[in-house]
Amino acid sequence: PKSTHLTDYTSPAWRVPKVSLCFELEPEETRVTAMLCVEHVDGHPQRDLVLFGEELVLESLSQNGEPLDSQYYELTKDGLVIRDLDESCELEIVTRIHPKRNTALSGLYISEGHFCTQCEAEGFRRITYFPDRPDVLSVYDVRIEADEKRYPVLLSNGNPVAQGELDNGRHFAHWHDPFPKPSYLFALVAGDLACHSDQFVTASGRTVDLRLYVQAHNLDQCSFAMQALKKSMRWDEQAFGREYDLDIFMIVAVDDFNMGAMENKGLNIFNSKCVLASPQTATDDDFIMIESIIAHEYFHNWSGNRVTCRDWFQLSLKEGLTVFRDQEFTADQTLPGVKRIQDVQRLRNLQFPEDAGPMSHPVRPQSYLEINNFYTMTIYEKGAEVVRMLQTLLGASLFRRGLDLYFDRHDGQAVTTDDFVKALEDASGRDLSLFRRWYDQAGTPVLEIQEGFDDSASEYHLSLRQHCPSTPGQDVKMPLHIPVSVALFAASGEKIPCGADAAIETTLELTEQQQTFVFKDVHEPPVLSLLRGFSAPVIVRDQHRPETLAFLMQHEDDAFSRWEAGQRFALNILLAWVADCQNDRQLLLDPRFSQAFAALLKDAQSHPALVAETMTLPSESYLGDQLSTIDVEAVHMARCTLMQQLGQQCFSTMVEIYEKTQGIAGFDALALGQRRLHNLCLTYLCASGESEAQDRALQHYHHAPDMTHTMGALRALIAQPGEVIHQCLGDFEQRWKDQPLVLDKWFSLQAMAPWPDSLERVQDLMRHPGFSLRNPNRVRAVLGSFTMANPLGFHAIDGQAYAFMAELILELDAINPQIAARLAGCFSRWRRFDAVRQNGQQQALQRILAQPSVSRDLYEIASRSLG
Ligand code: BAL
Ligand code: ZN
Repeated sequence: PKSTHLTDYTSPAWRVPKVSLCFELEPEETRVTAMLCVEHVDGHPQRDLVLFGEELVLESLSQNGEPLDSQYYELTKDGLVIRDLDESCELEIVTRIHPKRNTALSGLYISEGHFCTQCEAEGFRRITYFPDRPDVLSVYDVRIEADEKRYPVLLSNGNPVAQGELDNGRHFAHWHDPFPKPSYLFALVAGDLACHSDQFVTASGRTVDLRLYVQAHNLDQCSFAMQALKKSMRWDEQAFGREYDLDIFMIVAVDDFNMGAMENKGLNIFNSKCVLASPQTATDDDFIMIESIIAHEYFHNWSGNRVTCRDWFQLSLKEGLTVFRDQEFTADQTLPGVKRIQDVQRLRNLQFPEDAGPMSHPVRPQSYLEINNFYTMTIYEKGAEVVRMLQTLLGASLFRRGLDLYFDRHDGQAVTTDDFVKALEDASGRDLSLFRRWYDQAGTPVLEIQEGFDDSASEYHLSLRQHCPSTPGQDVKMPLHIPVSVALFAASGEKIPCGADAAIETTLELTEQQQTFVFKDVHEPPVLSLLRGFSAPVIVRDQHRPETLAFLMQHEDDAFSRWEAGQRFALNILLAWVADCQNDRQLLLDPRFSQAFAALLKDAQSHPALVAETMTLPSESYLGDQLSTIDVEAVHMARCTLMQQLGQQCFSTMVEIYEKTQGIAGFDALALGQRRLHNLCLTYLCASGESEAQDRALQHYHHAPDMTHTMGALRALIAQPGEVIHQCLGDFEQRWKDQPLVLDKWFSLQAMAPWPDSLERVQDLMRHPGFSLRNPNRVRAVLGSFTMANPLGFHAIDGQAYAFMAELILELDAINPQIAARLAGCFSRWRRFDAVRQNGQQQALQRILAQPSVSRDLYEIASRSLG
């Protein structure tokens, strides 16, 4: 397969200002009549019109109403090339497609009997021949014809124009979207769907109809998403001055969906998992996730749709910015410190390893084989961190001015990340040329620090040194422009002024490989608080002495940094214990840590959500990442033992907290935090091994008022196989067998369970009548959970899980290459393991690559992983 390179970008030779589409919908075979107004771009050297097409049957082709002779066009393996067209003409293309056979879920397909589409990144070419690239923007008119009984609801982008009856029990709807858009934002839905409606009045007084379409039996799970939508619409007006622009905004929930959701103009299509929720079926974390995804897709209306990407290398232009915006939104709805901690955890647990492995790529990649493989943590999460650093460097008000300029200047255009940075530069007057390296340089920078105190001069010296390990294709790294927020503490716990105008926090700008910053009027050796709020996506190498960490756990007032001190402390213990496990030494807990932990539990001043975050130990995967060779067994043993010892030592305090946080209702930050703490205490109590705790968890399960409590009990119990957990799982299955989203939790929990027979259990789950390789949610619930969240099972030393997964990924590849490629990421870190496991994973990758029919998606992941 051939790579696409950023350096090969050329602007489009033809514009398509207007597109009319007519769909004659039938599941087996749908006819699509596309009328394209095409105009050659004056002076562009390329004269041929290149249209992409995949899995299409061409029925007819005509120019200005005249059939085009076959000598003027050529069907190629990528589509259709048309020669000698008039400079400006109307092109009619009639194609036939087969939605029911479309198991890749890209283009037009069927989910639970409804038609739906997914066009990003390159799905539109599976609907009709088209210049399917984001820099070709068109105004769309869409007519949909279908059987009225089976498909009473017919939707597309924009505003509704007309609808009516046709012969033979069919009907039609006509939609018009006045905003020029790239083809990846096209959407169509047809089905027998129920509607939850509401209205929103924009800041300028326009009334917008809001509609959420779902299967009728899910109508009772819509109100939360609708509220989230209304909150998002208001927030974007208030926080960013962005108002909605059409008369109607629609969301449709579908069960079979490759992604979480899609921001199609005016017609967002959502994975039902990311929209449906009631307290009975969804946990607090589900609710928070749903609110943030509704917000994310809605925010794309400006950051993505009104201003879109010139090419797919600019994907982070819309995704990084929109993730940043949804993070800010969630922070405003909940507790900002908690949100920041969770975002950092996500980045460290998922993006840092990506950036340290064979799939490492810059926020603006240089090349790809298959763009679907680049919807990554780097594009999304690191991209958001890059935007956040820009905000930190410019300050909130100049940053906002820069964004306003960006939206004004580029409304209706397809632009680049350079255009984005330029707008911020122009609005702020700052030179961001060095900062731009963040877009092109892959890898996670490492900061090393050196401190010095000059008593006689009352000066504190802080030297920062940055370096970045080489990444595939990038051996040499340049220094980056890194904002490093710091504060200095006196031994009393008071902060020492350290910035301009005696500010107690300052942001240092590291722009060279090494720099020394001097703080004057410091009269005692201070305790340094570095990278407050996680001001840059970097790794800090520091000595992290226990006294300092304990001090910061007690005195630090930046939520992230306080949490970080606790995590560091725990990490140091866990890493030492991994070595102890490997050398058959006893695992002895540093009393300074248990004291700090106990103090945290008793700290009535701290918000329960922050206490819960701090009590949560670093994940096994993060712990593994800190080792030169990942030792899954030792890591698991160390972490479980620390939970056990903390559970034992703090048993009575945890019982007290558990009881105090019983029966908490509501959805405010305090209630969310208290429920989280309640469930977490139960997990620690169970980890202690006391039998009383199991009884408590069983009671907790049987009296759970909602899914948050139900899952709290199951998660607490899952660590230990046995009668109690089996009883609960059996009950859960019976209760929820008809609710696929809830049953996914049941599948996922078991696939993650660190029990000795994990692979057999996964194989059993796959024999369950509810399992299907065609439903991405179920595949993720079972196989995603097993490979990503069950290290003991997946990396079992016999290598059987590796061989099993290789075959399964190939089977899935024939059905849905995007999902197969995602799953194959489980082998990408093989170099980090011992020789036996390396060998097993290499063999799995070789097996995948040996399959002659392997998809481009899967080939790219497997070949890059193998290196
Ligand atoms: N654009 C794909 C889904 C999302 O990131 O919103
Ligand atoms: Zn997005």
